[in-house]
Amino acid sequence: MKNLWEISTTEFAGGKESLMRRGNVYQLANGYMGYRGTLDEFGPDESVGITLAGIFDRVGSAWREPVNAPNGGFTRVSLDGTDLSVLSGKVAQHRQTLSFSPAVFERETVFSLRAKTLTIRSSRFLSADTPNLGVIEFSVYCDKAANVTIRTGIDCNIWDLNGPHLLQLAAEKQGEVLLVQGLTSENSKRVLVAEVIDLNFGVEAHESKDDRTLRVISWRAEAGKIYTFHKYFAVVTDNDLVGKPIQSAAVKMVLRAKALGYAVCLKKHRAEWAKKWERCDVEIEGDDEAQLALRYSIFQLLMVAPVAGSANSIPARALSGQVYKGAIFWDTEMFMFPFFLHTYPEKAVELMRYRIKTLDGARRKAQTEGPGYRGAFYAWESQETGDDACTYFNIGDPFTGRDLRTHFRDKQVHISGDVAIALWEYFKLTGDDSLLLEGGAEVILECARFYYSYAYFKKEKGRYEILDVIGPDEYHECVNNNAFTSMVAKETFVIANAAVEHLRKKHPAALRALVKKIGISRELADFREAARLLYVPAPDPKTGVIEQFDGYLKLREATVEELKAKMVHPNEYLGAGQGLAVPTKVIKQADVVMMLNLFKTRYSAKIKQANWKYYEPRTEHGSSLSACAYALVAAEFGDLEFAYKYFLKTAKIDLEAKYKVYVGTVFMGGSHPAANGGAWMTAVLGFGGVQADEKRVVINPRLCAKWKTFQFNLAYKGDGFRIKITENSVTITSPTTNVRRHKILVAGSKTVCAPGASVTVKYRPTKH
Ligand code: IFM
Repeated sequence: MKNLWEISTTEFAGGKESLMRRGNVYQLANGYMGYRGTLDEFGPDESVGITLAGIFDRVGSAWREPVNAPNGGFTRVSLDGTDLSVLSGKVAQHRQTLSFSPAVFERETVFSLRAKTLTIRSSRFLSADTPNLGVIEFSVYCDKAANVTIRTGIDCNIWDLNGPHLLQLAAEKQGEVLLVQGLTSENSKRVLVAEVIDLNFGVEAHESKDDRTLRVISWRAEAGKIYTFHKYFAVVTDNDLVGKPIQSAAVKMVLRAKALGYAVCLKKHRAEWAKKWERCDVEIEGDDEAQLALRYSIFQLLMVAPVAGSANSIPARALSGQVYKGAIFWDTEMFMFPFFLHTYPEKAVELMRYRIKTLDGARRKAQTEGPGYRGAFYAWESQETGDDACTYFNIGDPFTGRDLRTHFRDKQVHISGDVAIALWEYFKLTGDDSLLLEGGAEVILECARFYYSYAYFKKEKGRYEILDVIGPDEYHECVNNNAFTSMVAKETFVIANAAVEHLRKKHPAALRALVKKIGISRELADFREAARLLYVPAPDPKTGVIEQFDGYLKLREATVEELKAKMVHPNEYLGAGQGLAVPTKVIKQADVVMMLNLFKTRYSAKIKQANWKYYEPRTEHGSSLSACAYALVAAEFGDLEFAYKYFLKTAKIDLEAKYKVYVGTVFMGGSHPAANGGAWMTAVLGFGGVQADEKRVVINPRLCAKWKTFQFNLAYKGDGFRIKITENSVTITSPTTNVRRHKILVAGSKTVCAPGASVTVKYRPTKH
């Protein structure tokens, strides 16, 4: 039977492209850092990367990006004087596995050389218990006696896209601990790696060569004997709250891990992962392919969820490298956040704290992006300060090598509303208003203030309009009345008003303090008016189609295939002024359909279907965010076959590695956490039909034919449920630890679920 808790391969890929993809698929992360799925002996040419969350650097005028740490996991073995690597061609067998529970990467490679074999087995994890820590078990075994040398330590040859970021890299040995430290070039932040091993064979010497600080262990290996040592490395930076000086903290951390030993470190790591899975796993009986892909997606999200107290968020390419500047996009709020909100609200809080932390950056952006903008205009590509890392010329033209003007930074204004919506969803579904008091309400009001300054009041029509924007479809820039953007802006006003009302009732002193702090009182009436009078394109009364923006329907008809056939360069960008899609109706990704999903209770199934049918054939799905939006809406109006196809496409995006690696000249390879979130949403919110608001949870199952049972957990208002759906029943189990009775509407039947109770409701399955 297939193990649905791991992925593995026996291929040992060579070539830049496959090493890159393999590194993404097999990566490990623990919220603090990511470690690409590369092998022990690899270096920068094979894209080894230990990418750190929340610490960024800029070299000269190149893109600012996250910092990669020196590789404390490096180990290379030689057999009778020959260095071994899977890329050296002496490989008899290879297998590598990524286990989801707990998050452990293992490899076993048998090298065959001059009638001898040497087997390397290694197993590594990034501790879920101590986020700065990585732990590796490394074993060597020879079938015949041989001279073996292991070089293990810290490799300071760092793979950077726009580096080098660490200056004055210096190595030293403190007792048994190897240490490397460097300073980021922009802000002189220290990044430090400490490493220690336990060893009970061979003789250890020290070598500093080729930018590596290494232990050299040489010995005569006996035939058939397994030689094992353990390696503990810690990465610490000036950003960390680890106690000062950070050097001692790092040394202590690795020595403590060594004293505990590999088995204990693994046990603690395993225990943390067991808790994560207990809360977040989704079980699908009857469809192994979907089960594995969905679990892999959930695993990716859990691995990159920010460390408690860090107020970090999740970049668009997670911690799989420096791609996309390690920046946080709307991907987080719109695609990843729902998973955390419904299963692991503590992590949802962290994501929102990041937006609170970066509010000043959003304020700065509003002021500088002008004219006359006020409030919070969140960065399209946000790093640690909230200032925008997105450039005005953000895509390289493969023909000329010049950068193309794009308006992602200055016109993709829906970002602020995406943040406000997520904050409000958190409050609605958890009932916890502490985040609002911690700064969330301030964020919401500042976002509303931004939209008010951005909106244009059209006197002759008696309405506000949001003009000159880019919606999610980035191929059509600077358009007026983009339905998605206008709806999000309108909702921001609604939320701002509701937040004020909530504070007025429950926390009047906090409201007074906030009004005073940001000097907003007069504008509150404007927000109420804007919530009423902001124009959002409505469905056409005859066709039901919502025009994506003013004039969209008059654009030239074209098919995606037709445009692709016209492409002269494989990486040619279809938007940005001259792009092939610009004069046509071809869109990059779900836009109107994204809106129909986000505001699903406000549109009928008929409208959803009409728009889906209109826009889907015109959508390139050039972004990994697109397929899940179409899948979710298709599930709602009952096209389960299509929904399933796009669900799988989303859930398997990294596993199958079918995505664009270049857009224009910009390298985009990396993992796709938004698609991972989209896969979870399609499964639970789409097929499970879960829809929760502040009043109740609704479950309208629309199970795929293959799925015999479908089980998942839901967090709601501080409590949690286990939901089991079969083709004709829904069972809700409320643990005894729940505090309240909850109203749940299952396929139209009102159900009340009390703590400790289990309720089963029958329903009639959707025909498909
Ligand atoms: O945020 C997305 C955007 O919608 C499309 N291009 C890629 C970005 C990062 O994933």
